[in-house]
Amino acid sequence: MATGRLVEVYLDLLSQPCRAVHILLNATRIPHRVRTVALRRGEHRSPEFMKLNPMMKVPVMVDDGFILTESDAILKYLATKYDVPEHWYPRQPERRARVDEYTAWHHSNTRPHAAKVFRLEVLIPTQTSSQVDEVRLVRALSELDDTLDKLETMFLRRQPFLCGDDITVADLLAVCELMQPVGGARDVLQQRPQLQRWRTRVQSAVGESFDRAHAVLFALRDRRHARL
Ligand SMILES: N[C@@H](CCC(=O)N[C@@H](CS)C(=O)NCC(=O)O)C(=O)O
Repeated sequence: MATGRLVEVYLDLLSQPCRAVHILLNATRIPHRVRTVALRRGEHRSPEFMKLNPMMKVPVMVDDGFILTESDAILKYLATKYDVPEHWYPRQPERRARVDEYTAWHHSNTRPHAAKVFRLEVLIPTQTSSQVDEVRLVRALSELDDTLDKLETMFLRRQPFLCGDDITVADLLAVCELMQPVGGARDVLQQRPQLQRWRTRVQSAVGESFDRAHAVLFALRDRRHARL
């Protein structure tokens, strides 16, 4: 167990990778302090934040002076450094490699495809006061569908979690990404019972930290429901 100062994390909970980090910290009770960086107010472009991450992205972690960016690296660092149950990021080489296999794939599949749906349905119309581009949205949903197929047939084939019998950091990255379109009142798993069961297993495994991380997104969804 590490000693010294609390782990500090710079997060905006509307950001999918930030929520994954937030859930891991809370579900495993790693002592930490959250520093909110409001993206909508451009706080990630402030000179102070740019000293931590010149790439101007959240999440960022600072652990006793050690600054780390990239959710994937942060999750694995926390699970390795702190005394958390081993299943989060297994030490056994083959099991660990399964987690690394998913997380490598995630950043060019689940993440861009789910994020694009949210961008087209929520971010762009809000920022530009324009209508949703339906043609692009249909295309984005179809790309996401291919990714959902692969999650079901490759990663969840005959196992309850993406990388085996227990939850890992890979499940956190994936579930937070697939929840993002909920902010636009769209559940992309609605027609996907296998993935819905997986999401329920993830929620049960992390307990109330799931809803805590998603409270801001749920509030956004509720505001949209009220307008529809
Ligand atoms: N690969 C990075 C992605 C981080 C990222 O894209 N963060 C977004 C929020 S989801 C951000 O900070 N965007 C601010 C911007 O690009 O201006 C990770 O997984 O940590």
